[in-house]
Amino acid sequence: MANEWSPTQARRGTAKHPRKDDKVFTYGTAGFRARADTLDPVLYRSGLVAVLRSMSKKAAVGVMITASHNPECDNGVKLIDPMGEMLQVSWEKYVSDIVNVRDDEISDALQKIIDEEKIDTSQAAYIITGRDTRPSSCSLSQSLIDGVVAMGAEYKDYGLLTTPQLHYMVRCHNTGGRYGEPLEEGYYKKLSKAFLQLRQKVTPEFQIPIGEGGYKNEIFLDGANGVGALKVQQLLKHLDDALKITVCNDGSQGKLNENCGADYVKLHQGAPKGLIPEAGAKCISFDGDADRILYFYKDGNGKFQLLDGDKIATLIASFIKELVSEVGLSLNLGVVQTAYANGSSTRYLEDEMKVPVACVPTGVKHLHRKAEEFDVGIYFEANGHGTVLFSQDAEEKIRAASKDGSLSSEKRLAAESLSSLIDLTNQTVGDALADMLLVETILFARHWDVSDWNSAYTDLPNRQLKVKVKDRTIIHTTDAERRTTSPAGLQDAIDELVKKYTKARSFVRPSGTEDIVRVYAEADTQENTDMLAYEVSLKVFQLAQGIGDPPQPPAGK
Ligand code: NG1
Ligand code: ZN
Repeated sequence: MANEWSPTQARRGTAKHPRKDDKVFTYGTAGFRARADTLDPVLYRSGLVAVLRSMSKKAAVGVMITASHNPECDNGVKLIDPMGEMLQVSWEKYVSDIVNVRDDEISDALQKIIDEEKIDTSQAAYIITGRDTRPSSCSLSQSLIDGVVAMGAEYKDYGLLTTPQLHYMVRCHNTGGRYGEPLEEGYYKKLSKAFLQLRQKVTPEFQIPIGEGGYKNEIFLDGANGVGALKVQQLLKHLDDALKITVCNDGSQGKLNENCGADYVKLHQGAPKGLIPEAGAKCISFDGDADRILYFYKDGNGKFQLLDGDKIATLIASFIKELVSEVGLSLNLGVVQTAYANGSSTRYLEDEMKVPVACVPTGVKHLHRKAEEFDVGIYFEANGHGTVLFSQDAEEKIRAASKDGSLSSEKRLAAESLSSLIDLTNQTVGDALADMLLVETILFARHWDVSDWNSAYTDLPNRQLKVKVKDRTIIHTTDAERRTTSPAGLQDAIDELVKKYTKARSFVRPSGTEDIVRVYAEADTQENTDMLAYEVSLKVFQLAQGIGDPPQPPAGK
């Protein structure tokens, strides 16, 4: 039994972790993110709130220390709810409140949450924590633990983990092992077992049309110099040589995310430093905490080709759709995207594949929640973060069909494949390792090379830019962030600019993880896209009080 929390002890802890200035922290798209040297009090206080959350849910709660794709000098923290999902939105305000009050107000602020949520503080609490490879993560982890201990709670520190691994651990802890063993080895065992089983069931002889290119099991990985580079090597030990992975940017030299990693590859639309692909070689890129994955290759003309989250979502959706119809199950399957999804992918899904597509605001929590509305919900952000969710009903039907002796052997095999596929997907959050195994299985089943996969549809040229403004919170958006409602005149200006181009689309929104406004544009040619992105950036700079140098036109313009 844990000790009951003591306001004096929580307050006393602030002496060791004082707030240094009046900087206001906001719990954004992925928790708190800021320069690591400002975060000590934020971690301490996140520990305090995590304990209250655990008491209120009467279950273990996770806390991950990472700033994902941000530069190495940044860090961050996010709370994970008992089933491994993102923190319930109504609690984001509590964490922000606790993090932003003065040191001497801490006890009262905690008591306020206890009263509002009617929390029984004699309830035992348990916190599960992990961290990425940033140099600052170790000491921030200690700040967090100090907060947890000050509240009289118990904890388990897993040390280095990918973000999705920690989400997995939290779910395992709270489901009595039904989801998997709450151990790093347990995670590898679960994924590798499902992967090897599924692979056996979908050997090309049985499955779907055979493509021209031929599957290759060789992969070149850009590990972003992060935790994914370490963990993939652990995973490989369990895969019976089914995949050959050469790890580049493994953290032995370069800095985390510096000129590498999935965010860099997506934004620059080019290969990362440290991985120069040979023509046709299959390459992948993880982000700093391995919850994103992108595929890329250099084609025969030397052109860089990116297979982003949208391409991964369409590949997975088509595969699952085929298996579901093979079994003869009636399941409502849909794909969830954000405004950043390439227009071609949305058209392909809706018009060619006849799969319903939902668009939600940026941030995993929005995608995840929407995907739960489908029997099989596939969600992916264009940047490579995504997974597949199966409703309980869908899972039960699939498991039952896989054991139904009255079904033909083809149908049963398809159901068994779906059953293994459920075990292969991380049902808590996007997971670069699990997604890689699933994509590789599908390419293997179809006997596809990356170029076969890429030929499904052609992305519209697109560009993302960042604009620095005095206060990014003055930008308000609506319609799943596809339109702005303030500052006045900005949306009209964007509409006018978009009209000048063919197949054009553009929107702006404040980032939830960086102190910038993001601009997105797509159009018929790269030249037009770059011009549109520049023109919209300039409008943002002018109408939203840009700071520093104004955006510059694309080179040569
Ligand atoms: P912000 O900074 O709010 O755009 C970015 C990504 C999100 C999500 C979070 C969390 C883009 C355009 N945005 O959010 O999709 O992944 O980081 O890491 O890629
Ligand atoms: Zn990430």
